[in-house]
Amino acid sequence: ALECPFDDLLCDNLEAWGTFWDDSDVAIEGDDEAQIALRHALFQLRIAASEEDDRVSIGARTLSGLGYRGHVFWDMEIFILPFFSFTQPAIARNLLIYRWHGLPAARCYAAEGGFEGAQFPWESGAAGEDVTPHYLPLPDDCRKLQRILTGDQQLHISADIAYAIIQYWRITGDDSFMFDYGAEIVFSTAKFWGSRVEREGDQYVLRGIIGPDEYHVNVDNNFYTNYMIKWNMQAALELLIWLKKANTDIAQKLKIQLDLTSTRLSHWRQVIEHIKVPEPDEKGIIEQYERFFNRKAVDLLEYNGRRRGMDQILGLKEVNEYQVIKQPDVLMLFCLFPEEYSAHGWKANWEKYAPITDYAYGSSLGPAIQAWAACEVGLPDVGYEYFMYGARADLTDIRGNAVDGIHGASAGGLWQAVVFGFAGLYHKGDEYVARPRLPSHWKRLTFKICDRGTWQVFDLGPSAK
Ligand code: IFM
Repeated sequence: ALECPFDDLLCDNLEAWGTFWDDSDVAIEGDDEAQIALRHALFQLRIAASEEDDRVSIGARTLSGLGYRGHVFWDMEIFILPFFSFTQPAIARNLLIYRWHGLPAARCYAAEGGFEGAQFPWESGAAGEDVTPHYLPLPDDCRKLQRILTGDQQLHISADIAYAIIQYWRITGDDSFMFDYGAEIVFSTAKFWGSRVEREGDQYVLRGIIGPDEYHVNVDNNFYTNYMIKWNMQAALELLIWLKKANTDIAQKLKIQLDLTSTRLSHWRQVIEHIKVPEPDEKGIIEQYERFFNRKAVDLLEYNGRRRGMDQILGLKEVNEYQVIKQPDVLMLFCLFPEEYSAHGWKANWEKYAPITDYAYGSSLGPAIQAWAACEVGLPDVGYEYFMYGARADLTDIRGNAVDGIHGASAGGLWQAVVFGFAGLYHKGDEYVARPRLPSHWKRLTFKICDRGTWQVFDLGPSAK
C-alpha cells in the first residue's frame, strides 16, 4: 500500500465496496433504523470474512472483540453462512473449506471419545482443534469457576456443518466443491453419528446432551439434535448415490478412504429408520427433549424489567428445572426445514415456545430466528419487534455486552430474518420465489440472490410487485 498513490488506493477501495454492495445490499424503504442496522450488520460480516484465505473462518464476535476468544461455533454455518452462500459464494466456499482443513482434528476428536468419523468440536480454533473451555469464572464472582458442559454435550454442530454444506451446494451448484471438500465432510460426520448414537432395544437414542437451548444440560433425545442426525445420515446416503454417477473416481476414492462399506451403509439406514425423534402430540406440539414438559412452568412476563438472563435469576443449576429456554430449539429446526411443517404445526409450536424463550437476555442468536418464525405464523409485526431487538444488540448495546465484540450470528440472523422471514424466500420447484409478509410500515424491500450463478432481483412491496 505504501508504494501506491493514495488516490489509486481510494479508487480500488471504492470499487471493491461498490461491487460488494451491488450484490449484497438489502434496501428497506420506510424504516431508517432497520435499514441502517441491517447495512451495518452486512458491513460487519463482510469485514470479518476473508476472500483470499480458506484456512480461516469467522469467530462468534468476529474480529471486533475478545468475546469467545475468536472461537468458531455453529454461529458460522447456521447463522452467518447463508448470507454469503446467497450473495458472496466465493467467500462462503472459503468459509466451508476451513472446516475441511479441520477434518484431521475432527477425526482425532472423535477417536479420543472412542468414535468413528469426524466430530467437530463445539468451539474450534485455527486448525479446527477443540478449544471449548471446561471451566469459566462465574458472572458475578470471578474467583469461583463454573463447569462448562457444552464441549462434552453440545454435539449438533457436526450435523449443522453438513447442513450448511448441502445448503451451499444447492444454492451455488458448485459440484467441484462437493467433489474436493464437501462430500468428505458430509460422509465423515454421518460416520461419526453412526458410531455415536446408542442402541436401546429397537431404537437409537442420544442421552446426556445439550441442544441449541443451553439452559438445559444433560438432556435425552433432543428433537433438534436427533432430527439433524437423521437428516445428516440421509443426506450422506443420497450424496453417495449422486457422487457415484457424477464422479465415479472420487466416489470410489472416498468409499475406500472412509471405509464406506455396504455393512456401514446398511447400519446408517437402520439408524435413520429407528432413531428416536420426538413426534408432535395431539395438539401438534413437539417436546424439545424427553420430559421437558415435566419441568416447572415460568411466566416470563412476571420478570418484566429484568436486566439479566433467566439462568442468572433462577440460578445456573436451577434453570434446568424450568420451562424457560435460552434460544429457539424446536423453532430453530422448523426454520431450517420450513416446508416440512404444516401451518397448524408452526402455530402450535410458536404458541408453546415463543412465550418461554428468553430472547431478551438469553442468547443473542435468538431474536432474529424468532423474527423469522413469527413471519411463518403470519405475525410479521410481532416478528419486527424481535428483529429490532436483534438489530439493536450492537448499535445501541441493548444487551449491555457489545464491549465483547460484534454479535456475528445475530448479524447473519438479521439477513435471514429479512430474506426468509419478511420476504419469505423459499425454494419452489427449481427456483427461489418470495411470499412477502412485510412489517406493516415497510413500503418496499429489495435484494439480490445468486441462484446457481444467475443473479435474481427481488423487489417487493406489501404485496409482490
Ligand atoms: O453459539 C452460541 C450459542 O448458541 C449460545 N451461546 C453463545 C454461543 C456463541 O455465540
